[in-house]
Amino acid sequence: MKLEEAAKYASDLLLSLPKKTKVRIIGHVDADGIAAASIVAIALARAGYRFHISIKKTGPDLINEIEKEENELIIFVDIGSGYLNQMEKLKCNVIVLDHHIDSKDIPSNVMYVNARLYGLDGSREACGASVAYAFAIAVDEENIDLSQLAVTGIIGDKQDFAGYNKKIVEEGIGAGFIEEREEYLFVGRSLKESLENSLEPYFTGFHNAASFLEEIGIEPHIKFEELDEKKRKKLLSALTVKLIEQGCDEIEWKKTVYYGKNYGNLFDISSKLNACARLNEAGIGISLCLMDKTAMDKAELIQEKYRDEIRKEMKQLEKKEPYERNNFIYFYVDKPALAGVLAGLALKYLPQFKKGKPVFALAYNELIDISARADEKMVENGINLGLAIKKAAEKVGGIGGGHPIAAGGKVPKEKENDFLDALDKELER
Ligand SMILES: [Mn+2]
Repeated sequence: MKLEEAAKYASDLLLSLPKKTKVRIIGHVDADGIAAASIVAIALARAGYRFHISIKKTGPDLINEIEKEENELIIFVDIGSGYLNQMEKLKCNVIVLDHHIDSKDIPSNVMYVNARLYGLDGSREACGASVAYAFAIAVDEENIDLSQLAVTGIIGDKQDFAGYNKKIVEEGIGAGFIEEREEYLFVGRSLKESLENSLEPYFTGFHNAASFLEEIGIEPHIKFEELDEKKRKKLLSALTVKLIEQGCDEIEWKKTVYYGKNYGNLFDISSKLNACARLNEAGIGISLCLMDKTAMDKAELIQEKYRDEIRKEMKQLEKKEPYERNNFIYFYVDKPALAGVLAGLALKYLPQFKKGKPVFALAYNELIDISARADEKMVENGINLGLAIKKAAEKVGGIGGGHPIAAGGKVPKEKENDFLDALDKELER
């Protein structure tokens, strides 16, 4: 069976309910989860149903919290695969639209639609929003405009435009809802500002980028677009040298950007949803997807706050030497919500983290929160962070999992050293 067919069964289940039925939607707290939940909500509303969305973290009490409610249909989206065996308790029909590692035992009240069951790579070719989009199209094929939100989710989960994802973006472009443009990375009111604020790429030592620009004869307060060809080349080659010195070998100054007819730059929307998710403002992210007029400004402020926090932490991290084991590098962060992004940026842009080993960020919460990032080369060489964290964490009474390239977990504080030892063994090849 193909994903689209499975989605059709799920939509048949929905459409068998009388109109105005209130459907419970549970989404995962990240950009993909917010986009995915919004896609489902919009499709429902258009088909005449009411909905109630909650965006949730994965945690041991997820099902217990929902169990207390009275629902006729619950749709889990971008979340749920880890809870299938508990869903019998929910005493109503359940649809799970997901792309995370699937489980085999599916209770009879659950219709389980996971991209991985239909020949798709759930880390690259279909995310939560992609599966939600398949569902929305099954409900009504006019829902192609929701490809904009699906692409936002695909970007959020850092997936490729391959497999089903490719189909979505092509459909969106074909129907005139999405436009593809090649753009330079430099955004902002001035070059100085865009270099100082940039996170991808992140430039070390650019607390004040003015002197760097002046040294190469470029006026710091003009915009990138205002540079003539010669100065543009000069700037790009100076920045390339700078990034090479930082140990970064993948340098691209232009990228393919997708624009949505209703949403604008979808990379930017994805970054806003991500910031909303990280700063506990998922509701604003949902409002943004539902095109509430005030949500864009609110999301912009949240995005700025989030990016400021990351920059502040990166400035600190620039000055630190990480801890090193045989098979990985690690460091400590104060803010658990930033652990993943900081691990990723450190791995890519900070010279002292470039040792060809995956990077782990540890944050003390009630437990120790762990986030890890690898690069594609490491994954090609056989590193699987999701598996390594899962095994090492379970050995010390914690939990963990995720993708080969990005993963996370939680372990008891008193087991920190045992966990690090176990992890070192798991990553041994
Ligand atoms: Mn996802």
